[in-house]
Amino acid sequence: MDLRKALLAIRFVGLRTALRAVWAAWGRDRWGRKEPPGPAAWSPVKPLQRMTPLPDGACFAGSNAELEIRFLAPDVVRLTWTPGVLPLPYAIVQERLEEAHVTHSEQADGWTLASEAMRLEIRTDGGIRFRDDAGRTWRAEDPPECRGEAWRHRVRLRPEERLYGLGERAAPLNRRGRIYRMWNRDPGGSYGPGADPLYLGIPLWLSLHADSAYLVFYENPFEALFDLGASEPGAAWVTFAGGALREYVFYGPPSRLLERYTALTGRPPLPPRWALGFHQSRWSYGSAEEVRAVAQGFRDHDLPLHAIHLDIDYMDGYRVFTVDRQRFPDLPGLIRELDARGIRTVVILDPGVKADLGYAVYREGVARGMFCQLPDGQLYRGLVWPGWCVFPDFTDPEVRAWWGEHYHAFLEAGAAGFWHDMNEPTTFVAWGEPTFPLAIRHSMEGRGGDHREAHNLYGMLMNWAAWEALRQLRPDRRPFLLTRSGWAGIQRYAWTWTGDTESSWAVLRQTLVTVMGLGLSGIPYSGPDIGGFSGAPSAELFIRWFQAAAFMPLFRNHAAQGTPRREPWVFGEPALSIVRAFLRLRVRLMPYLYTLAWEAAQTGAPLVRPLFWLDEKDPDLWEIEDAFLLGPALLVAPVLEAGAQAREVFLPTGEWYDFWNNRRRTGPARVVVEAPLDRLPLFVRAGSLLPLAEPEGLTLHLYVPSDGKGAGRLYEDAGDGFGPHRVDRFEWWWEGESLRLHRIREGELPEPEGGFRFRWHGFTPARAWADGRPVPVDGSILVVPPFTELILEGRPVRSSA
Ligand code: MIG
Repeated sequence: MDLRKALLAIRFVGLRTALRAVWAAWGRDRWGRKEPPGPAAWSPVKPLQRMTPLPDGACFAGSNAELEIRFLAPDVVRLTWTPGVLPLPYAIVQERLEEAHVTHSEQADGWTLASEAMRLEIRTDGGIRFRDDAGRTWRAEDPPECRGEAWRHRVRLRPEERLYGLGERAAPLNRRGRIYRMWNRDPGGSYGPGADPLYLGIPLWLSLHADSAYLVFYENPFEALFDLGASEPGAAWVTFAGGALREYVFYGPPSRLLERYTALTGRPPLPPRWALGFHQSRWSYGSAEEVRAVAQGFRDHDLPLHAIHLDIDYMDGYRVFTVDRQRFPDLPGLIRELDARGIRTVVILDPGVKADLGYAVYREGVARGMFCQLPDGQLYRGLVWPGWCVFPDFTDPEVRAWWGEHYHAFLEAGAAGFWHDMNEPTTFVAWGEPTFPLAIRHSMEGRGGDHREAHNLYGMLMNWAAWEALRQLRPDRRPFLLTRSGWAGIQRYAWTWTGDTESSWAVLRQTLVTVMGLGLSGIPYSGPDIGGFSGAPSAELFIRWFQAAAFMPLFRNHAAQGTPRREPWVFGEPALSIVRAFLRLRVRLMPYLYTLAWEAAQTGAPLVRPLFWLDEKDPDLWEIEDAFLLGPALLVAPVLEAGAQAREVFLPTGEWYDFWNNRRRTGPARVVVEAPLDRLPLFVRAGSLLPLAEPEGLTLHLYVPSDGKGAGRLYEDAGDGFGPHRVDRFEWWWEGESLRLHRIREGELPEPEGGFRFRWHGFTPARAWADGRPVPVDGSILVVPPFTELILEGRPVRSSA
């Protein structure tokens, strides 16, 4: 640990805790990293000798290893090399996705298994080729190698191949050329581009190359290294410290890959609508007065606010599930007051339980054996905010249930959601890994295991516990959980944020990539601490960050203890007005965001997408990091440089409307766009529908391209709970001189009372008929009672650019 970091740590935790951290590190090392006994060198598996066909795959036996291959769908295959501990199915919600017809054949040097979508050639030496119909190889694995409990294998990479994913990373969008560690870790109070690992790794990558795309998910929670062409440009080396070498390989375009991956590991459920609004947070608003003042500040400055987060100082001495009665004498009352203003309350919870005999959670947990133990049966104690803590073993179903019961009191108090921090798990140590000793025992659902296996799962399982509790304790409302750590499948339970970043332009730029990378890893809901966590952003940096975050799923202002205040009014003008304008824009975007959230729940498609989502065959889009798509309609190009008044934007193939002035441009093109401080370059893809909440009511903005064709959807429901919903699917196209628009309605939510309000872009309707009845036209606006077919006569507005 360098001096700067040490000083930062002392600033955050205080000297006493810093000294204890020395003791903690020493204690951890006593139970620490012991190299597993066994050979020092890697050896390849011995040749596979025979195949046993299975209806959906085959087993292959060699003298020191076995390989099982099963097709879960024609385009999804699971390969498992053993020996090694099989993973508990924490990541998996559904194994059989779709029937596959598998054919088997044998050749001199191996076997071939084929489904409708892919062909696997398994060589006797253990090498595997994945091929398409035309016989082209899209993935090639060399025979895996073992060393003690560890596995590794080499995957060939094509020269043009790009790799994405791996969960939360502060690395380029294309992950190729670096080494990544899979080991959830708090980088320590302030990180910037290049830091690795971070809090939430997902052992998967999505590959794009000239012929196609695939996704591989390694279902193995042990520590791993992903060397993606760093040591050897033409190959990836993947190494797991233990467990079976198991992978799921998915084949198809990116949207299909995410759909399949989230069918396997679970879809992100629809959040309550307020969660897509604006969240204000700070470490910490330390009293009810302070919280009230913040809420009042938002009101006084006419700033919309949907949620306030309570960081650790609301607790009594950092004891989880307690409230400091001095500073928060009436938490339920406070929450009610905030609710009355439309502001939800989210409270932070840490997994560490203060070791304190005067504290019921500790006493009860000890009595019931809820906490992690050392191999000698002693309770493990680690250092966190409360001082010495014990830690629930979330790999034990009884512990999850017990932990979940404690959410009850906060739900009673009216808390709308929970924010799970420090669950990598993180403990304070003066040096080395800031987590549990590897020898810590875990239940692993009763089968037993140690922290090497449980570490990466810990955060996810904390969220599982909370999710189950919230579903049971408050079945009529949707859970909202925000977590710092997680693993494959975490999208079923929680959102995440980018954690303790620096406050710099470099991090703002990085944020886009981190959020896109999470989305490609199955986690559609994330966002940054606006302005960065650890520092003091200038007004300009804050504004630019705020503008970018306004288009990210999690839109939250948060900052570290000791930093200058960062509520929007602190920066004076013009920041305040600009922030207000973007808050209002966010509110306008809510129907669109909510529709995207519904789509994510159906298909796993992330809300924020890299530009290649439009066309993965276009290599020009493969490495664009300074812009992103928000759903199918918007291209967002935040300003990422100090002093900029304009920026260059790459517009992909097609027609694009400038959101601000409706000027039309045609891509592919590199265009320079004006971007004064109050403006973020924003484009709408022609052919899309943008549902916006306007003062006059929900308005469906239709952006008509030259060829007239377009489509889009609107999702609506009560905003929370599990009541009826309605999906309206719209499609439109030219037919002779008229534009025809069809609507297909699904769901039981009643039709909107005032009908549908349309606003046309690129087209001026002159006359209109809904299901044969004439409808009044008002410029580009049309208000139509519920209909199935709309016919419009008018003229296309030719491009103004
Ligand atoms: O050790 O709860 O990432 O958002 O404000 C720091 C205090 C603990 C880390 C989180 C940050 C939060 C802070 N926490």
